[in-house]
Amino acid sequence: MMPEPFRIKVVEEIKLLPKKEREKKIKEAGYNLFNLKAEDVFIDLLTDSGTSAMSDVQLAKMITTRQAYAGSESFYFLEETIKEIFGFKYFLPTHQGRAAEHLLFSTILKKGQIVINNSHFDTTRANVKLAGGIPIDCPVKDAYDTEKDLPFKGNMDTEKLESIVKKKRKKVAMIMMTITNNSVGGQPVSLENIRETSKIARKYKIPFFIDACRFAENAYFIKKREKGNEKRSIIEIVKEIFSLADGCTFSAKKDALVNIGGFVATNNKELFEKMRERLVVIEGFPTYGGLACRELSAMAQGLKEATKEEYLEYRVSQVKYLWEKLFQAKIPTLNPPGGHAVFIDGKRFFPHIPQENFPSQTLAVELYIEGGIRGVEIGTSCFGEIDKKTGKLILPKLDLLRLAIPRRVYTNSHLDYVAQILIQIYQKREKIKGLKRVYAPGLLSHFLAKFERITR
Ligand code: P70
Repeated sequence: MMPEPFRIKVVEEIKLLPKKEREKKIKEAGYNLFNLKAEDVFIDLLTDSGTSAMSDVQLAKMITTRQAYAGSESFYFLEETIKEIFGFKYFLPTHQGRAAEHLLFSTILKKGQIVINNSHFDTTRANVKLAGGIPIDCPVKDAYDTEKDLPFKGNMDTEKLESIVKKKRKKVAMIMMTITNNSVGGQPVSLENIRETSKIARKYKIPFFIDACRFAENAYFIKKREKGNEKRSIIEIVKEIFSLADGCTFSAKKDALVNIGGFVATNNKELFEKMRERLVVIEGFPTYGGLACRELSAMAQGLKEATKEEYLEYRVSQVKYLWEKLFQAKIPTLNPPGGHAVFIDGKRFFPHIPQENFPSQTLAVELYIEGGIRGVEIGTSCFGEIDKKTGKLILPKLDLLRLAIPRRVYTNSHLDYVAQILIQIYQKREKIKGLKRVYAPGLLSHFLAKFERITR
């Protein structure tokens, strides 16, 4: 296995509260792990977003760049890096990914228009809706089979895509591809599938955008798993991916190794100018977007580091390391491991807990009580929508617990501990009961939801 291609220069203390305390804290949090104080968490696998450890070079560049309202060199450094890596002509920095999504959808979408995505992630879906659009997911069928081990389970079902486009041609405003596909387990999309999707978009003259959050991890999987790409460099693969699209939205909090930031990029000048007008109103002047200039420098440098093959090899193999331990212990993992996280199938972990009682959220709660570990539910709480007519919860196909691994933050012995705690819970799984949701707001309800434990 690839050892970490870095040494540790600064450390942060973490503490494990006594179990009694943890039980109290999670109850006070309404059994929603978003409501916990970070200091009360021992190992935080809530997200890989904005939680990366930055390098000495990133920090140095943050200090040396000029802080200016207009024209700081950090902007030009980022502009050059985006051209070098993604190849887009125009870009606008934003404070994070969802602001880029908001700019794009609120500019392009008209009420009642459709966006088709291999799978919208939570904020993307919410932003399509906020702009009056209708999000449609179009993943391959195998994506819903958590046991099947296939190389590109993140793919778009291109046959289905084309049939929707044919039927609803006038209503489809955009085709999008999320790489890697977070909603179905951080699974990669093949280059062939991106080419095919782009071909359909071009044939029907529909704008094609990429949700690029984890583009570098996706490119690494293409290099390793897709024939004909073994000898290509990561940058070469990345360049080809984005040459197939009209633009992208990006949360730099993932594959740019920074704590905040994002951008929207495109080759379409007219669209760029319209979005720029909005940017000035909602985020800030175009040479800083919603960020301090130092964040732009860190982002540019982070993009360079995250596209290095040695880094990606370490990154992907660390995720696999945790997955393997769980898989060997017969814990029902989603297979194969994704690029940024290990996912556990809550429905198979707790077959006795009905999906209405949130099996993966239950596991998230147990994991905190048992080991001070914080994961996140990507399932019924995150994606289950309320039927407007019946008021009933519509159950999504997948109910997963995600253990997202922050980049360059934890060592493998932290992950050994996580595996050990999960195995302990698995051994007593039959005794564990589910949860009842007692509060859920409309959009993005999982962030604010509250639950109670079922005791009988
Ligand atoms: C995550 C976070 C963010 C995200 C994404 C994709 C494919 C856009 C965005 C928005 C969100 C999250 C989920 C659970 C717990 C904490 C945070 N994903 N597209 O961890 O980007 O956050 O910068 O606005 O995954 O997956 P941004």
